[in-house]
Amino acid sequence: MRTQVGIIGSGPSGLLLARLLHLKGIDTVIFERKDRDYVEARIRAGVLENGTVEMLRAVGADARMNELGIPHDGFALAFDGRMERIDMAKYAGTGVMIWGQTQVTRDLIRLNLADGIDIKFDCPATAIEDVDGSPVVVYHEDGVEKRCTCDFVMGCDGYHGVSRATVPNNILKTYEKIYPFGWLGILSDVPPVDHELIYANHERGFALCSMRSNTRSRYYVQCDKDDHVDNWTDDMFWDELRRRLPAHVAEAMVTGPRLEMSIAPLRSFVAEPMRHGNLFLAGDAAHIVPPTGAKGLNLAASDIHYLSNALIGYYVDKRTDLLDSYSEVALRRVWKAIRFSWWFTSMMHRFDDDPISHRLQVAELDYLTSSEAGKTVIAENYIGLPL
Ligand code: RFL
Ligand code: PHB
Repeated sequence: MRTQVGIIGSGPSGLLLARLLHLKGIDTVIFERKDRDYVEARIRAGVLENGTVEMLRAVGADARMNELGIPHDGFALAFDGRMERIDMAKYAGTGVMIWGQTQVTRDLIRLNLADGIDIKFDCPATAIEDVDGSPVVVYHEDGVEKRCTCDFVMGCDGYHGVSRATVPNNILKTYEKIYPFGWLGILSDVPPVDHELIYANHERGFALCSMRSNTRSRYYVQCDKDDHVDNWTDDMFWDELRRRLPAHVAEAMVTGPRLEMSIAPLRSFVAEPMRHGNLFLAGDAAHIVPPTGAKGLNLAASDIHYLSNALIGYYVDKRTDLLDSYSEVALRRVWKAIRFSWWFTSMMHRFDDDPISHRLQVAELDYLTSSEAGKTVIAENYIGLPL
C-alpha cells in the first residue's frame, strides 16, 4: 500500500490534519489502534480557543458546533470565599467556545469517512521504518502485519503512541514535570451551577465547574495522584466539590448520578524536535499540558495549523521551507502554553501542608484580579496566543 501522507492516530490532530490535506487534494491514510466506538466515546476536553473554532469552520466541521456550542466571554476565579470574573472579551478581545472534544471527534470522523478518507480503525501501528527516505508505517490489521509506504508520516498518536518512541534517544530531548496530584472528574446530566466556568482554589485542593451543554455538567476535584475512582461514591464527589466552592455556589449546585467518572494524571511534557527525517510529531505525541489552562486540544490544533500549511506548501507550491521550520515554529507556541498551564496549575492547586503556600496563592489571586494588567495576562493566555 502507498499514500502521500500516513497519519498515525485518529484523535483531533490526526482527523483535522487529514481533513485539511484532503481539501487540497492530498492523499492520506489514518491508522488508529482503537475501534470507532471507543474513539468516539472518549471524554476529554471541553474548551475551544477561537483559533481552533476557526479551523473547524474552515473544514466544514462547524454545523453542530454553531447550533449547540456555547460561546463564553468570561470565567470566574474563586478563592478565599470570593469569586472574581475574568472578562475575556474585555481584556483579550474575544472569548472561547464550550464544545466537547467528543463532539469534535465525531464530526470529523463522519465528514472524513463521507469524503472517502481511509481511516483504518482497529489497526495499531507498530513501527515506522526508513524515516530518512520514504517512510513505511508497519501496522496490524485483523492480526496480519501490513505495510504502507508514504512520502511523510505524521505522528498524531498521543502520549502513548509509537511515533515519538521511533525517534532515537540521542536526538530527542524531553522535558517532564509530573504533578503530585490528579483530577477526579464527573460527567452528569444536571444543569451547570453557573453559566460560565469556575476555577476554584481552596485549602482542600482545586475544583473546577465546567459543562458540556445547558443540561450536562463536567466537574473536577483535585485528588491524590494514586487515588482510584472506586474510592469515590457520587455523594462523596458532590460533597467534596461543594466544600471547595464559595457558599453561594455550593448552595446552588444540582447533583445527580454520574454518566462517567475518571481520574486524569497531571503532567507537563515536551519532546523536541518535533521532526525526525520525514516523521513529524503533533499534538499529545509531542507535548502534554496539565488541563488547568484548557490548552491540550488547542495546542494540537495549532500544531496542525502549522503542519498542514507546511505540507500544502510542499505538495501545492513545491516548497520545503515550511516543513523545515515546522518544529521550531510550533515549539515556540508550545512552550508558551506549557508555561501558562504550569503557572495556572501552580497558582490553583494544593501542593503541600504548609499554610504559607495557600496564603501566597490567595495573595497572588487577589493581586491579579485587582489589576487590569493581571486580568489581561490571564485573559490573553486563556483565549490562546496568536498563531
Ligand atoms: P489523542 O486525542 O490522544 O489521539 C491520539 C490517537 O492515537 C491513537 N494511537 C494509535 N493509533 C495507531 N497506532 C498506535 N500505535 C497508536 N497509539 C495511539 C489513540 O488511540 C488516539 O486515538 O491525541 P491528539 O489528537 O494529539 O489530541 C490531544 C487531545 O486529545 C488532548 O490534548 C486533550 O484532550 C487534552 N485536554 C484538554 N485540552 C483542551 O484543549 N481543553 C480542555 O478543556 C482539555 N481538557 C484534556 C482535558 C485531557 C484530559 N485527559 C483525560 C487527558 C481534560 C482531561 C480530563
Ligand atoms: C472540561 O470541561 O473538561 C475542562 C474545562 C476547562 C479546563 C479543563 C477541562 O481547564
